[in-house]
Amino acid sequence: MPEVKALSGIEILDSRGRPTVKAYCTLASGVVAQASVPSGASTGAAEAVELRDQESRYRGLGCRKAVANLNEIINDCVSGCDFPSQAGFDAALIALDGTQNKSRLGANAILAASLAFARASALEANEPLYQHFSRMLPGDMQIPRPTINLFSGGKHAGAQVEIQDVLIMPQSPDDLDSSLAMFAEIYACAAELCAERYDMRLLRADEGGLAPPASSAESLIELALAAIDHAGLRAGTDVVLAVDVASSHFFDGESYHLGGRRLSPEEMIQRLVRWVNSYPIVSIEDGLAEDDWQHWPRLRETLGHRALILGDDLLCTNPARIRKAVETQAANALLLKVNQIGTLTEAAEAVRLARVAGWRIVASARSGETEDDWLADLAVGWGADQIKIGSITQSERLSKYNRLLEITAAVGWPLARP
Ligand code: 2PG
Ligand code: MG
Repeated sequence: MPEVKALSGIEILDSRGRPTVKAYCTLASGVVAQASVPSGASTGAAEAVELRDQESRYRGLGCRKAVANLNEIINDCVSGCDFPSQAGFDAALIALDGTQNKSRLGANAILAASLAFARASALEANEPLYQHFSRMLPGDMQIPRPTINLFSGGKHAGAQVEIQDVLIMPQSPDDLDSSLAMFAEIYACAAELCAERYDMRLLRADEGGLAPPASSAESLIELALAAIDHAGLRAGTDVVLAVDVASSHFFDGESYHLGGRRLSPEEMIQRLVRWVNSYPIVSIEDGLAEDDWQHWPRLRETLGHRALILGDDLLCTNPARIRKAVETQAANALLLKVNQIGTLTEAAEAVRLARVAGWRIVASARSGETEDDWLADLAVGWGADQIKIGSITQSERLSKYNRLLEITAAVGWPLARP
């Protein structure tokens, strides 16, 4: 039964050079664990609130107030207390904050504490973190299949193309190692094509993907298919595509502004149908905007039998929004980002609801990441079907891929089914 001796925090920088929060949890047994939290750029409006200092330092993005909350208010509340479970620890933080969206203490402070406590508890129980996570949400564990960022647009790449990600999901391999090697070849071919066609130097977007100045979403997708072909692979068989349309960011409340045209929601759905008909796309994330609840059920009805209708901004890993989406049949897959909701316990409830509805689960990193690798353990422990980490470049992404390789080496499991 872990007794917390102290919780503390410091401000560190994420992969975009912006402040974020790192927490340390010391247990009475002497065990010390740490955890860092990520941060998004294309955030959903319903996400829990990251507390930022709003001062001139770091253009307002400083996290000193969140860190002070960890060192003072949160530490005062939890130190000296026994917490038999993660649920009890998280409930104490939620009550202490007292707001719907964690705006008093900050979801960044609260999640850092939640994660550091989980890691300390796993260490104390002398078990791997993925196993500890699995105890929190019992079910089959698995190594998630990676969907790997090849091209970026939208808010991750200066909006040179409206859609945010074109991702590759290796389909024929049944192990992680072959999947990564397959992707590495496609990435190298894509970089060569970018140099040839756009005279582009090897510059990378937030998540390590390439960001060619393609003239449209379609030409970006077609460039991905060309790279697959140049790598000697078959699109649709060896690898398939996923897209994060992130359409909340080009929706004005009435129309979707895509490729120089204004599309009604119905036309937007027809555009997505055309993509699925023309390209081997098996997953569409945020194909419609976060508050376009009215049209999501139509999207799922139209394409849900052929592709994942994956909710990111729509759901914000928020159990209440997931319940609504299940009831209205708005989606068939959950993008899991624990910092959208702010505690492990609430995120576990989000996954439980999605699973009961028969949805697929895609664990996801954020565009602003740290070198912390807990996401890999979380995805395995909670049995995620897929994981979206970014490209296989940059240490904040590779720490998670490398942790997945390490877990795979320890357990010897194949990848989750495509
Ligand atoms: C997304 C994520 C990760 P961000 O939209 O799915 O790619 O981006 O962290 O900026 O919200
Ligand atoms: Mg998204």
